[in-house]
Amino acid sequence: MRSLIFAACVAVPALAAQGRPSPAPPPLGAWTPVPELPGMARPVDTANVAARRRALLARIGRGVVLVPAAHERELERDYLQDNDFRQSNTFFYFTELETQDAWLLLVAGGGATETVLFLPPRNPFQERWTGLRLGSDSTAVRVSGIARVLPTDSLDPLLSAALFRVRGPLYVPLDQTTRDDPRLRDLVFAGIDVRNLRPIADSLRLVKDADEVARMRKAVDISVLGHIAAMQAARPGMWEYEIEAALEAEFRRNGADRVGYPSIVGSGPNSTTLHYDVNRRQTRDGDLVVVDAGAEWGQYTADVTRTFPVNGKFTPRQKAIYDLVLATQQAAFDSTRPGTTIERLNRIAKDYMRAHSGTLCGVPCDAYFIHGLSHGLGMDVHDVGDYRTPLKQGMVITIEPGIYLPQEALGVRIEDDVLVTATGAEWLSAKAPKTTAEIERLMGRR
Ligand SMILES: [Mn+2]
Repeated sequence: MRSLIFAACVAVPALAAQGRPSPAPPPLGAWTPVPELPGMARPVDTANVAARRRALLARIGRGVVLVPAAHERELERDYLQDNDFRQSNTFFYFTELETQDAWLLLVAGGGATETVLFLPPRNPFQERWTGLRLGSDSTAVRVSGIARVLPTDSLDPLLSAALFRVRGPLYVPLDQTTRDDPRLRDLVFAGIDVRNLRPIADSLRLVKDADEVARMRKAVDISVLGHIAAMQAARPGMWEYEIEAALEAEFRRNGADRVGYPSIVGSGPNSTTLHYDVNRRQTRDGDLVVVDAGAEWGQYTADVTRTFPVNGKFTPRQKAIYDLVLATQQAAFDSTRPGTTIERLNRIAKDYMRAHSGTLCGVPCDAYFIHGLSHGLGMDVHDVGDYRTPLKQGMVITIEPGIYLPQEALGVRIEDDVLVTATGAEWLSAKAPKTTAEIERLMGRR
């Protein structure tokens, strides 16, 4: 009975999140590796992933869900410089397992709900190369919190039986990461009523639960340390990649799994190129440097941008532009609350900048604010959701106004990650120095 009530509560995560204070996030470093998991992965928050699966089944009502884990990338065949395994986000969301080539089967309707995890057989010879893998045994049951774990070769008969019993559609994630999967392709062409799981799974991902918020706080905290390290390292004459190295060394030193996206370190003219990530220019005295970089931790990424003078001191002109961008960001933040949309915040920011431009840019400065203000953040740096989705408590978005003046080789972007709260929003990345005074103070101490 208790579990029935719980399932009903989590069916609408947004409702469940309302009015209930989320538990305090675990302190930094509270996650310890699980030796039995491949890659010495971190423990699964079994209660939260089970709640996510129940929410999914409640949404589907009747049907079968099949979610594949990511494949191992092949160094020999794929010619990738970075051969790091990264789990598929959909599979991770419902399991938090960083294990290769697994499948998750969920069955709703036709009697009881069912959850089965399928794992490839272990191969001791291969494990000499890959390290330990999770196999279909009691270890997998314990770390996953899923009571039924079977080898992958029993997937086909169980899937057929489930489809026959439930007489509902089959939901699989259909996207670029799965479209070449032969097993999914066969299902699509087998005459089964196959539907895309992604829209439903993505809508569940919009509102972050306590475990997700804790992961994001950790990714953001690490990113803040990286940005501080970049400011401390910067000197005129330094190459952009040297600043990048200081930044990413600090990410890794603090346990980041990888970067959430290629780090942008754009100095002088490159500060006006939005997604410049070549990072090969030598900085010059008087340059501004735009650093847009986020660490990924536990599958979740931050997305933080700071702009600073490479010599540690803003010119009056740089400061004037900077302060307008900063005030614009604050205006957007002040309007961030449940019920509004990113589209509306974007309008508020651009109107604010236009109204406060004076003669700073010749024409109103919003003409040089050439990108959107905000996007969702989570496992993807541009996470699920669109600009018209009403914000809800528990969503995490960026707020990132900018002004880019190529004719002056002067670009400024300030980007922070914010958590939507019951009544407004909370800055997550506030610990990275942001006012010109804070930045000059930090850089003056070098
Ligand atoms: Mn961003």
